[in-house]
Amino acid sequence: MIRSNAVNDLPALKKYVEGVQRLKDPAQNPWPGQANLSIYDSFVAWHHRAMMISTPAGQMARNAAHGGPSFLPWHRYFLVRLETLIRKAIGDPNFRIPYWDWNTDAELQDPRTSLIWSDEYLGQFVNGKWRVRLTGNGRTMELEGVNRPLVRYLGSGGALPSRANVRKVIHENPVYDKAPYNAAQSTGGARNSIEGWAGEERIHNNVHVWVGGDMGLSSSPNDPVFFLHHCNVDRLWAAWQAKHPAAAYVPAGNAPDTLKFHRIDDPMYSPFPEKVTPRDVLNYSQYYKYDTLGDLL
Ligand SMILES: [Cu+2]
Repeated sequence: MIRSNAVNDLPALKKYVEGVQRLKDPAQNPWPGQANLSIYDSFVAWHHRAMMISTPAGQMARNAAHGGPSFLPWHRYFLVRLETLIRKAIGDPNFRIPYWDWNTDAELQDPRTSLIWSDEYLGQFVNGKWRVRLTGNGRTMELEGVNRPLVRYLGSGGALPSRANVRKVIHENPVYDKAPYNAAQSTGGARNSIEGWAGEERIHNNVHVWVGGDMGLSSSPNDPVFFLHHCNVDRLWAAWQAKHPAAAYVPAGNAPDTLKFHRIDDPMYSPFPEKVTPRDVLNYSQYYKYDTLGDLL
């Protein structure tokens, strides 16, 4: 089943919008044991909590899902879980999350005019009907209960990465990640460059900044564009895997404990009893394929 470019597959984008709205409704899809919260809200909490687990403790540069090697596999797993729930919610076993190709929007004179932001699609989420119920607070590391509209400041900071730069990052990084496996600018490696700590265009991070508002918080999955953005980030990883088929995921299982949650056979941080490791998701074609990787190779 195919993950397609959202603006070239508007029926898939419409299904995505319908799916997240259903998952967000506590009456249709309650978060068990959490009054007035929904399954969708549980993804916000999952992401926030992952960000608050420093690995190792006592520093902020690497957490259970960011600033380290499992950034890509953790978000791959996160999307697959949501995708599975959307399929059930809308009764379509073939549904796959579409991706937001921000490389194409970067070429528009004003990327805010992209169809993706029209009221029919992602624009509608800032009209006030979609309520933000949990937000991350970086200072207290706690989730805060709130009840407010979603906030975006499209284009007021950051920039959408160019396709030329993304291709360069994919071509010029034959190694998945490099010691000390963190968010240092000087280290490089494919994961660090795609995540956006190294390199000139700060790829993934810069898109969060460009959207702004809720996308800038540890509770960033509150904005449904989070999943479309991360679908494209995952597509970049898929393109990198296609370009460097012999390159291994690192670090290996015998790396030190300070790399917990990031070694190839470590269960990734999740609220579920099932144990899913980076190794388990390297072969993504068990879940989906992309309509194309050709623009990135
Ligand atoms: Cu994240």
